Amino acid sequence: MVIDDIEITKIIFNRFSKNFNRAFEVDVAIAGAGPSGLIAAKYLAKAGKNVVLFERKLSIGGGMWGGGMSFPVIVVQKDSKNLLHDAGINTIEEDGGYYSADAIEAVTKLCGSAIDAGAKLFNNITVEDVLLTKDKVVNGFVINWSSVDLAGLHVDPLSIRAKFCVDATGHPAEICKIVQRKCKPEKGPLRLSNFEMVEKSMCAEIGEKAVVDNTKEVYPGLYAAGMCANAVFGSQRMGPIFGGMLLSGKKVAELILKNF
Ligand code: 48H
Repeated sequence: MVIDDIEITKIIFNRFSKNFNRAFEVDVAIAGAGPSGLIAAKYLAKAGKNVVLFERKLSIGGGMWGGGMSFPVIVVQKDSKNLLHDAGINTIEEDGGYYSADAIEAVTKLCGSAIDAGAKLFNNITVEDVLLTKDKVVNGFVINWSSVDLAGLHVDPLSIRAKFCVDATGHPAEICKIVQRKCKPEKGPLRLSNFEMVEKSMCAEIGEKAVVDNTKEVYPGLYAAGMCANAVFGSQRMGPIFGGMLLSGKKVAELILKNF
């Protein structure tokens, strides 16, 4: 077999274009491929929805890779361990009703199971803004290559349309903050300007419950999931326990499916 450099280039470009062509108009668009975004993508895709997930970094997994302080182990509670098992992730039962898992196994298998369910994941793409309808409903994302963003180049972005959008960008709650800053005046009862947008110091007991309670639609068309939900509502962080993130991802998928 003759190895042809141009043939390789064509394969990569054509396959990417074909995939991306299916991402222009989707049911659900998710920003951020941490645990909450991956779980949301998986269960939405499993329910037959066309889901696209954009991740700024080359690596998928967000804050889960590092476990706690770079010890690559995560801890979850009993009520969320099934979400790990559902993705084929092994757990060890620990004292006090906790379960531990290998962080690397957790990230790679969550990612694999989202892809297997049919979600389309794009890395190295940053969501830099939202698309708004005339009635001020979020109905898509404005995206650019992360490398353009990092280099500070003045390159105009592209847009994708989605029936529902999810901010799963973690602690910075980037998309919610953009909407809070840019989408004024707000209409109707869903107003990001009512919210604190600053997470509070660590208390796992409060933070873990709050992250699930706070997972909801926060602006017409835009849902907050994972650590972003606690940042929006000014709730506590919880350290390296990930059950709440998984349950939040599942909850946002269920809310969107109910509102479809
Ligand atoms: C595209 C973006 C953008 C953007 C950011 O931080 P994450 O892991 O988020 P969650 O909420 O799924 O999980 C939170 C958890 O990892 C955590 O931090 C915990 C439990 N902390 C507790 C504590 O006390 O510290 O993932 C978010 C992902 C990352 O991969 C970012 O790179 C990505 O979103 N991202 N992607 N466009 N604008 N902003």
